[in-house]
Amino acid sequence: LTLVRDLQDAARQQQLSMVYQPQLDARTGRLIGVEALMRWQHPTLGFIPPDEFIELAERSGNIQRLTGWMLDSVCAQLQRWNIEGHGLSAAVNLSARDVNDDTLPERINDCLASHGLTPDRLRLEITESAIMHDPDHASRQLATLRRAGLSIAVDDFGTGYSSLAQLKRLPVQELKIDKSFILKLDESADDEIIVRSTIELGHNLGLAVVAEGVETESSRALLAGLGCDILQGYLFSRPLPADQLILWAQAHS
Ligand code: G
Ligand code: G
Ligand code: G
Ligand code: MN
Ligand code: NA
Repeated sequence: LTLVRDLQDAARQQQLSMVYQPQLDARTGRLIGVEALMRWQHPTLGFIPPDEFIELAERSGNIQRLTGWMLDSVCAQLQRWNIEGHGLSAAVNLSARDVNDDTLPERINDCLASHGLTPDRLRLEITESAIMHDPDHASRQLATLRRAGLSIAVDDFGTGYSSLAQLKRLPVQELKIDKSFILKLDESADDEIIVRSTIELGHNLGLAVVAEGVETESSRALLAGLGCDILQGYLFSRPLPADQLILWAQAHS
């Protein structure tokens, strides 16, 4: 319970921060955007992983505020990068409750507008399980976000239970293959079969396919050969604070 109170104070106490991980064009190796990931440095407990505090925020009714802080923080960063001449786009993660929150599209629009950003600068990552929690509602919500000009990725794809029919109806532009299928791709024939057919599935539905958890050069080469569109992983970079991300981008351009 005190952890819930700590979380409520975390933003004000400046214990929250965002880190950014490069996403690269698989064909050219060029930086095409970043994924924004939240971090919480607790004053006595140290680093608390986002899986844990996001779930805590969802259960304790604090996710709307936390997501609001995250959106504002990422949009402020994109605006600063704009001013410095870096026209980057960022993927942000939304939780199941965010997806069910009917005020979300308006809050995202307001946040973009107040930072002078066009909607194509934000990409939304929503897990397969968050969508499948209430597929009909999620589908309407995603359609609203799509009409507002935001692009949407199905995150952790392959770990949930979406049917082909459900997937086909969703207004999404990207499939993001879960890292559990990518981490040992260069050793596992089973994973290679799964990844190969997921890339085919995505392309047959007109979607770009992203692989996260790319840690080795052999996995990178395999994914590029399979036609995967976008790559993300420790092979290229860990998630970095904003200033380091720019240094990384300058060293790799
Ligand atoms: O960053 P890793 O860096 O440990 O992230 C672990 C998990 O936490 C990922 O599944 C990621 O989607 C989730 N996560 C990270 N940042 C955020 C965030 O800002 N909002 C939500 N909802 N989830 C996040
Ligand atoms: O053409 P359209 O806007 O529907 O494509 C959406 C996204 O899906 C684009 O980013 C495009 O790169 C990707 N895409 C669709 N089909 C394919 C395909 O067959 N191969 C590759 N590499 N990308 C595809
Ligand atoms: O939202 P999502 O689950 O997609 O968040 C991405 C997660 O994957 C974050 O926790 C991020 O730190 C992690 N990640 C990114 N690249 C790699 C990688 O190459 N290997 C591993 N093990 N984790 C990664
Ligand atoms: Mn993600
Ligand atoms: Na993921």
